Amino acid sequence: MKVVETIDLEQKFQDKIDREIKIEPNDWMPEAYRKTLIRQMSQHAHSEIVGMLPEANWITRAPNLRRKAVLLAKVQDEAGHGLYLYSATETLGADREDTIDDLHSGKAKYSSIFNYPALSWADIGAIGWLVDGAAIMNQVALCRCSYGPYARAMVKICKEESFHQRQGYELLTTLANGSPEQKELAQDALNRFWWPAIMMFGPNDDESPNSAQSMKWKIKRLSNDDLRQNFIDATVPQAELIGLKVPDENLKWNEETGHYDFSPINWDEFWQVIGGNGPCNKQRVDARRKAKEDGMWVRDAAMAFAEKRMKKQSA
Ligand code: BYC
Repeated sequence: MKVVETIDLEQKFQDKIDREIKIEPNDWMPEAYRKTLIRQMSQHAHSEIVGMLPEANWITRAPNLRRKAVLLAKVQDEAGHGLYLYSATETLGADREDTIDDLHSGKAKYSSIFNYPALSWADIGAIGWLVDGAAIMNQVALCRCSYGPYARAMVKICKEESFHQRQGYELLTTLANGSPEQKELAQDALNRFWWPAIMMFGPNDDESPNSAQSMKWKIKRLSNDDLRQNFIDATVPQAELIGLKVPDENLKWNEETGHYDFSPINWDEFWQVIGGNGPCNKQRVDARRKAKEDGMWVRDAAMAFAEKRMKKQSA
């Protein structure tokens, strides 16, 4: 294609975005826009699927039938979110198997938070309250993403995530109002999950290589730091309400800014975790690889059946 033509197409594309018209799969789009979306959406899908692992580990140990049924439903919802997101990524021409292979080879990332272990039942509450809470804060903004299939997938996902967040908070509220040992479990879960949840929003804006372009394309509507601040402002009062202490000595309401001030984030830990050196990285990727290998016979059988059917139809 001629350079002049491409510039013209790019201008029309940006103009559509500026006028809040959604970009749909068959519309012209710059290659870099397509690549950015494939990167972000496939990583988002991987996060949903890997995110099932720490919670699934507690299904058999849930303390009663109600908690077990709720947790089972939540973990199933996460699988559904992964599937919508893989399908939405395919609308950009990505091959699903390739994106999954990228997860298994370590080429593609998934959310840093899932490289931390769920050590106690209270962690299931902390995951729902903090992890799903942080996820919603980010995903509500993604409902207005410029790419239609991603934005629409987010609407349903956000509805389910909001139920997840509330079940987590309700679980921790019950523990925080229980025996001293139960309250201690709840506080310990908050202590371990607070900072990793804060890191979920990604690096500070001035250290985020993808943000400026993604904001211009309206893939991202709010910056990493703005979303993080909104999350802290919304979550601190929730902790206070149930008598838990956020593990940050410098956390303080600032009358002037109308926001909480908080301690510097340990970015070294964040980069280590997303670089593959978190407490559970190896375990998580191994579990996903094993799931693929163990399920191979089902895929093979489905493919053989489909081929046989096609042959029969064309005969
Ligand atoms: N973890 O330039 P930046 C859930 C990477 S799961 C790992 O700011 P961007 C749930 C980033 O990818 C919710 N990596 O990037 C499921 C980039 O590396 P690459 C998951 C991170 O894309 C089960 C580099 O750091 N949500 O709901 O503009 C149970 C520089 O960052 C992280 C999503 O995936 C991280 N935390 O912004 C419970 C939302 N942060 O790719 C709950 C969709 C940054 O260049 N994703 N990196 O190699 C997004 O909104 C954006 O991709 C991010 C990062 C805000 C995460």
